[in-house]
Amino acid sequence: MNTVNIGMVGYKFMGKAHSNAYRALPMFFPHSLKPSMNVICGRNLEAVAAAGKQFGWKEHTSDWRDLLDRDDIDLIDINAPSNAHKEIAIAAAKAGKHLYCEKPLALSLADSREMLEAAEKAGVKHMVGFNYRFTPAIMLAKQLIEEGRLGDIYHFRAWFLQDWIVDPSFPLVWRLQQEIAGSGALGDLGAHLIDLSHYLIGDISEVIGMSETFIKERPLPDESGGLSAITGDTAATGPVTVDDATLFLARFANGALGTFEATRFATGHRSTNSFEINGSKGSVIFDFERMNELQVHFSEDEADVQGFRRVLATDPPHAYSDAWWPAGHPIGYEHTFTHAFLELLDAIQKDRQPSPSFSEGVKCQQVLEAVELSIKDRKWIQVSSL
Ligand code: SOE
Repeated sequence: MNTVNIGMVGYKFMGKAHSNAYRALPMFFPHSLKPSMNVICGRNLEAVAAAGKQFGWKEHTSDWRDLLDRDDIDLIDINAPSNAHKEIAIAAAKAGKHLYCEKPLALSLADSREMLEAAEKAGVKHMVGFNYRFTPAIMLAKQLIEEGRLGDIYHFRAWFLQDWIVDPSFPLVWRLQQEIAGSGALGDLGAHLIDLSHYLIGDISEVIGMSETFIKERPLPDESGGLSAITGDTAATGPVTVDDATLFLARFANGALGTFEATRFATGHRSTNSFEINGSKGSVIFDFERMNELQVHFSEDEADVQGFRRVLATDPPHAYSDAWWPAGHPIGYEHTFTHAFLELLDAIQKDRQPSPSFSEGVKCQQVLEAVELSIKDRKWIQVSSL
C-alpha cells in the first residue's frame, strides 16, 4: 500500500488546515505514504460541496455514515465540532478505519476513554490533533530537556491568549456552548498547553484553578451559523455556558511547578501561544507568533555573554528543515499540520501507533476534568483520582 484513502468529517477552519496539509505532504515528503483526499463530509451539503471543490476533495457527502462501509476509505479524519467526535470515532473504529481526531478529544474524560478503548479494541491507528508539538522550535526545546541541557526542570509557565470574543455583541457560536464544545478557553486553548506540558515536562500530578465567564449572555448567531449575530428588534440572546478564561496551577510528578493561563479576553492578543521553562542549567522561551525561534539561556555560558539568545530552528539539524526551504527561510502554522499527518502516515506505514495518540488525548482530558473539578470544589485535585 502506498496510498492512504481519506474521508474527512468537517470542512471549516480545521478542515481547511487538514486539507492543506494533505496536499503539501506528497510534494515535500515524497517518501511518505500518499494521502488520497477521497471524500469530505459536512452537514450542509451546499457548503461542503463548495469546500470540497476549493480544497481538492474528489467527492462530498452530508452523512459521515456513508464513509464507514466504503473500501476506498482507510482513515477517518474528524474535525467537526467536539460533540460529534465520540460517535464518529467509535463507529469508524468499529468499521476498521484509522483515526485522526481534533482536540479536545471528547466532551468528557469518560467519553474520551470510550474512544480510546474502541480504537484499541479495533486495532486501528489513532492520533489526536495536538499540532503544536510538531513545531520545530518546540521539538528543539524537548531535545534540550531530554539531553539534560536545561538541568532539573523547576518551572513550566504557559499562556494562550486570544481576544476574538471581547466584543459583547459577538454571537453565541458553538464554541461558547458547553453541550457542543465541552468547555471554553480551557478545552480549546488550555488543552494545547496541557499537551505541550505533558510532551515537554511530563505528567501533572495535581491542579487547582479558577475561571470566569465575563459575558454571560450573547446574541444568537444568524442563520448562516457563522460569526454574525441576529440584529434588529427580533434579536434574541442565549446564555454562554463555557468559561471565557481559565487559569490554573499545577504540580508535575517530577517536582516542577506549572502555571497555565487560557483566555479569550486578552484584548490585543489575537493568538499568543507561549511558554517558558526554567531549569537548573538553563531556560527556554517560546512564542508561537515567532514560531521559528526558540530563546535559550545556558548558565554554563561565559559570564560576560550570559542571557537569552535567539536560535532559529529553520536549518538542519532542526526537525523537518531539510524538507522545506533553504537555510533561514521560515515556516508557518500550517506546517505543523503537515508534520502531524506525516507522523500519522509514517505510523500506518510502519504499523506502529502514532504520537500523540488517543492515550495522550485521554491524559489531557483527565487534566481538563481535574481543573474543572478543582474550580467547582475550590480545592486541589489529584489528577490520578479521576
Ligand atoms: C480557536 O480558538 C483556535 O483555533 C483553536 O481551536 C485552535 O486549536 C488553536 O490552535 C487556535 O485557536
